[in-house]
Amino acid sequence: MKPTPETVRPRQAVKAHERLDRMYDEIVRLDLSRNVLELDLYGYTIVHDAKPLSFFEELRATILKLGEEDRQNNKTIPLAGKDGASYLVPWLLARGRIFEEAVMAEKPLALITYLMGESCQLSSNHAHVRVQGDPPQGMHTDSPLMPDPLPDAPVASNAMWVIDDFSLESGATLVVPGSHKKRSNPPANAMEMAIPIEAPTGAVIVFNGNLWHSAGARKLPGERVGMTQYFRRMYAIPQEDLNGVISDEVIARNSPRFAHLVGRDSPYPGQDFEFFNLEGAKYFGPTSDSRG
Ligand SMILES: O=C(O)CCC(=O)C(=O)O
Ligand SMILES: [Fe+2]
Repeated sequence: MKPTPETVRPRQAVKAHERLDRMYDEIVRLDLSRNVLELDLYGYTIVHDAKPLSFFEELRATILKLGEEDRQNNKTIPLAGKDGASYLVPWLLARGRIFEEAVMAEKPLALITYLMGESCQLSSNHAHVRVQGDPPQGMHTDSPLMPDPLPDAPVASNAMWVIDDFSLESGATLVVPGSHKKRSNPPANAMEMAIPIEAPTGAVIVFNGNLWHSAGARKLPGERVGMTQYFRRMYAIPQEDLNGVISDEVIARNSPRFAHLVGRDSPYPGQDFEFFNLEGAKYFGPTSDSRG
């Protein structure tokens, strides 16, 4: 509605409206309206052209090299207990330029922004390498430490990069479609309701953090490499202090959105006995707006 001379819209309302317009323009520009519908109905969607296949091949080689480096340093993080051979490769955003490029990939980031707002930040960037013989992960949401009912506006959401084909046999992520609307942690029998997300190498799955999901058991030789970019609201503490380890040089070679994603301009925690970082005050309005 066009404001009349008598009505002056409050600044916060105008800003919120502008955020919606920016989100809308990005979704339309990137041809993602179908993905948005899938996110609303099913709680997840698959993007097939976020980056060329060669980019995924380079991601795979880099991740496996870093995993090997962790092994040499006795720092491997097992994903299935001490007897399992599946493992996590953590802190990726701080371990190679390719991960910086991946996190800024336009299509997944626009969909995450749709779910989480422009103010969202990264919690962690992990590779999940799963091998034959390990049990599936337990069903969960990605809203850690949250009791029911989960908030309608998700606390966290994920972009899962499909670096090796995802199928039931290969150990795809398992999901219960539509479960994001339950706004609860999964019941004990959630696994019985789950289906694998079938997706070829080169896909990126974006999913609402309230969706019930888990990593499936791999039944084939070789590895299943998947990479999560795990996003959080500004009020949730990150899994990795990426801001603490990412250098100013890395910040300088990326866009302002990157700096925000890693938490460079967060209002809290206050530093050096200051109340809070004033730079981050611009996010107080956006973070309280469930529309993003
Ligand atoms: O590896 C997967 O397929 C899913 C991993 C996951 O959901 C998690 O670690 O929170
Ligand atoms: Fe998860």
